[in-house]
Amino acid sequence: MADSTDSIAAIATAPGRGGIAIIRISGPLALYVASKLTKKENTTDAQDGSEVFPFKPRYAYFSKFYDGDEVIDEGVLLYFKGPHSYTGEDVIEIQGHGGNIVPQRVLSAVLKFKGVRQAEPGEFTRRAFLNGRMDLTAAEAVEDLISAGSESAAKAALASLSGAFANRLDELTQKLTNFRVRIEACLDFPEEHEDFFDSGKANDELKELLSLAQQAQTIANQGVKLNEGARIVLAGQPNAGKSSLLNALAGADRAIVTNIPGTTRDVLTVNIEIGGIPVTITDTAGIRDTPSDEIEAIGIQKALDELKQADLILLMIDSSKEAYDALEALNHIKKVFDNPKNILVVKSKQDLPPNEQTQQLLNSEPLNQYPQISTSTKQDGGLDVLRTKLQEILGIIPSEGVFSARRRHLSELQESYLAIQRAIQMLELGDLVLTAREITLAQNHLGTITGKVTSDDILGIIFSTFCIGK
Ligand SMILES: Nc1nc2c(ncn2[C@@H]2O[C@H](COP(=O)(O)OP(=O)(O)OP(=O)(O)O)[C@@H](O)[C@H]2O)c(=O)[nH]1
Ligand SMILES: [Mg+2]
Repeated sequence: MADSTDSIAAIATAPGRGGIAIIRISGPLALYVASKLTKKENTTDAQDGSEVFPFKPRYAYFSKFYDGDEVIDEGVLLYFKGPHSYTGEDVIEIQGHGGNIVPQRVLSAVLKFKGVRQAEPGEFTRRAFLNGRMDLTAAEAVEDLISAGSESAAKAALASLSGAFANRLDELTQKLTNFRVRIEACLDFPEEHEDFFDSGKANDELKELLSLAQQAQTIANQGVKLNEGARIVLAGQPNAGKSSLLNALAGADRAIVTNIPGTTRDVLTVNIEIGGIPVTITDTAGIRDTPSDEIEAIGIQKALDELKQADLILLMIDSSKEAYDALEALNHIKKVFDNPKNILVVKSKQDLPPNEQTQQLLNSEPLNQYPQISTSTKQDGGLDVLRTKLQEILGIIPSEGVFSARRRHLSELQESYLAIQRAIQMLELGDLVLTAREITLAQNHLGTITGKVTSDDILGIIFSTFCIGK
C-alpha cells in the first residue's frame, strides 16, 4: 500500500449501464483536481486579498467536466472537507453519467494529475480506519453490507457499522481492565487483597467475564453464518425428487423435473434464505453405480465434487419404491464428505403409499444413524418442518441483536476466552501476577478485533477483499 499522503481516485459505483456513476477523489489534491476538472479556479477576495476556493463544503455544484479543453461529461460535484468526510481527508465526489465509457473517461482525466493515483481495493475505508473515522469492525462491516446476501445479513452488517460489535467488545475490555487494576492492587495493598481476592469476589467476577466472552462468541458465530451463508447440496438416487425439492424451496421452477431417472446432469445452484441466513442450495445428478451414459457419469462426478464443499447434505430417498440404490448414493457420499452429523435423510413422496422394503431399509443401519425427515412436493408436505430442521442442523438461531462478524473475529474471541479461562486457573492457584498477565492477553486479542492492536499485515489482508472505490 502506497503512502497515504498521496491522493487516490476511483469509480465508486458498479460497472455497466446505469443512470449515474460516482467518481471519488480523496487526499490533499482533491480540491485542486476538482477546480481544474471544472475549470472553476480559485479567486482572490477583493477586500483582503485571501484565496477563495470555488467550492464550499457540503454544497452541490452543477458543472461540466473537462479533460484539457474537451468537455467529457457534466454533472454534480460535492466537496467534503476533511476531517468531516468518509476518509477523514478532503473528499470530492463527482456524480456524472453512468455507463461503460463516460465514468472511465472522467477517471482518466482525474488520474492525469500528478500525485493522484488509482485507489486500491478498500483504500478509502482503510484511510477512514487509519484516520480514526471508524474502528476495524465497522470498516469490515462496510464490505459486509455491500456483499450482504440476505436482509438479515444486511441488518447485521449495519449493526456492526453502527458500532454494536465494537461496543460489546469495548464493554468487555473495560471490565477486563477494571479487573486487572484490582488484581494488581491486591499485590500491593493487603486490604484490597483481603476484600477482592480472599473474599472470593475476584473469582466470581472472573467467571462472569468468562460468561460475557462466551456470549460474545455465540453472537459473533451467528454473525459469521450470516456473512458467509451456508451451502446445502441435494444428493441421492436418481428420480428421488431432488430437483422437485429444489424448486419447492426456491419457490420457482428452476430445475427440470421429469419421471426419467437421470434427468439432472449438471449442477444447478439457487440462492434462498433460511431463518434470515443466505443459503445456496445445489441440485445434482442422482448418484448410482451404473450411469446410463457418459453424460450421466460426468454429472455424477460433478455431484461428488459439490458434496465435498457442502455444509449440509440432504440425502433424498424415494419412500414409495424400492430404494436399495440409496445405499449406493450414501456410500459415494461418505467417501467425499466426512461430517456425518450434517447428513439429513429426506424421505420424499410421502403422498404416495410407502414401500415396505424401503421402510425397513430406512429403519436399519446405516440409514437409521442419520436424522430423517418426510416431505412431499405434491401435497402440503412438511417443507416448514424441513426448513426448521435445516436451521437446527446449521446452528441458525434467529435472534435479535446479531452483528456481522468474520472468522478472524471468531478466532480472536476464542483466544480471548481461553486466556480468561487460564486466568481463572491462575487465580485458583493464587498466582495473581500470571492472572493479570492472562487478562492482558485477553484484552489484546479483543483489541486486534477492533484494530486497537493491529499490524500492517492484518490490514493488508482485510482490505484486499474490498471493492475498488470503497
Ligand atoms: N408423488 C410425488 N411425486 C414426486 C414428488 N417429488 C417428485 N416427484 C416426481 O418424481 C419424479 C422425479 O422427480 P425429480 O425432481 O426430477 O427427481 P430427481 O431426484 O431430480 O431425479 P434425477 O434428476 O433424475 O436424479 C417426477 O416425475 C416428479 O414429478 C412428490 O413429493 N410426490
Ligand atoms: Mg433432478
